[in-house]
Amino acid sequence: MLKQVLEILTTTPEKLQREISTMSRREMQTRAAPNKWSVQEVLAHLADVEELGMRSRVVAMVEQENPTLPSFDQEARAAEMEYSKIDPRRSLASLARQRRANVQWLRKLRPAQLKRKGVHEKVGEISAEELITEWAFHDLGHLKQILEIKRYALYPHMGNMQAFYQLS
Ligand code: NI
Repeated sequence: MLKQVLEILTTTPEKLQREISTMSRREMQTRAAPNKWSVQEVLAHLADVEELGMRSRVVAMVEQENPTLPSFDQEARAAEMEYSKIDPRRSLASLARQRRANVQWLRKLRPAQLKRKGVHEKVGEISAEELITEWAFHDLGHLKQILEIKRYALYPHMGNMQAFYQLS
């Protein structure tokens, strides 16, 4: 496994904690655009997929012979689980707790276990190691999303310097 994968997985909760430490509840509930997630929704998503999208799939590959890994619609899941109503600090605490256990567990997987495979319903064959790598990739994507929300919140206060930037 790439060394940075476990390093990223280990440090994500503390990075998130640092980013939200000075944000008010209201700032965490603000969406940069109607179709984008707020910080609160991102944190609820991370806590929610930790088991459903990540650990349970690695467990299935390690314990079963070439299992099918069901996919899920993350937007439907966000509405169903009411991400927009979950206390973001509880979500982060839940993620941190699950993540500590998951990193300990991942460190114990042997090379032969990392090579085991499954078939993801949408994208086809993947190995345990590839999914674990995506787990870290997914972390950084959502960390970046939170940084983007914080960055966009500064934009209205930049006066004419806004001309240098095009918000997408
Ligand atoms: Ni995601």
